[in-house]
Amino acid sequence: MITLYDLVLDGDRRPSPFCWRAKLALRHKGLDWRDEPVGFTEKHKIAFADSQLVPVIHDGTKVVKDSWAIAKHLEQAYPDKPLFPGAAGASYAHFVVGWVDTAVHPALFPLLVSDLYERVRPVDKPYFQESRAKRLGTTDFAAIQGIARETGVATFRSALEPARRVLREQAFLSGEQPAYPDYALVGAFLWARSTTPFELLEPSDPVHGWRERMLDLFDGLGRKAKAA
Ligand SMILES: N[C@@H](CCC(=O)N[C@@H](CS)C(=O)NCC(=O)O)C(=O)O
Repeated sequence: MITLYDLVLDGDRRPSPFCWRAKLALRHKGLDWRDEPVGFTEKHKIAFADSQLVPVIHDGTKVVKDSWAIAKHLEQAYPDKPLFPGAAGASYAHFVVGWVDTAVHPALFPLLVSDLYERVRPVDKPYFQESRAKRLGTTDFAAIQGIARETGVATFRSALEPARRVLREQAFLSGEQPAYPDYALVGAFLWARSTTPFELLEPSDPVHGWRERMLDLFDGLGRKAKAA
């Protein structure tokens, strides 16, 4: 049985976009796993993997850290139901991962940082405050989020334009069926969903309809997860 180490917030909320990629990839492959929640200050749980970050999976004798390495491991170890369908599938997935990590996540983080902080487990709050203040240059997360919601929503929506162009023409980033590029992007929305009630998308946005389809996948795995 595979074990997945997944970041946990107060009330068993699961925010990590990278862990969501791993969970959706596992379900895509039809694989089951044992869930091991990891709080921000429970790094001892993943010390065996020599990692400070989740996701980490333990699959038989193999320990794999980093969501992209996990996707590649699953594709190689369980070749049925490809995560990267088609000749250039792995390259396309890698490109989407890079785009989400460098353009979508940075545009999203300030929009939810204060709501996220509110949902961090009390025991983890000092760690979160200090580590994220280093990134943001302030501990005033409410101010950052307030400014972002006034000026940053358009920036976030415009970062999604490459996906919107594809989703105007097809149901999923990967075509008629979802695959890893879809999981890479929806992780961002599952992160948001678990941390804030703030609505990021207009109902008329093709990305909105795609997000609904993604939430329904695998018996509503994303939709059933605890929301903000
Ligand atoms: N490149 C890594 C990034 C993993 C990552 O940043 N994980 C975050 C959760 S979203 C984490 O473990 N944070 C713990 C911390 O900040 O201490 C991947 O794709 O798996």
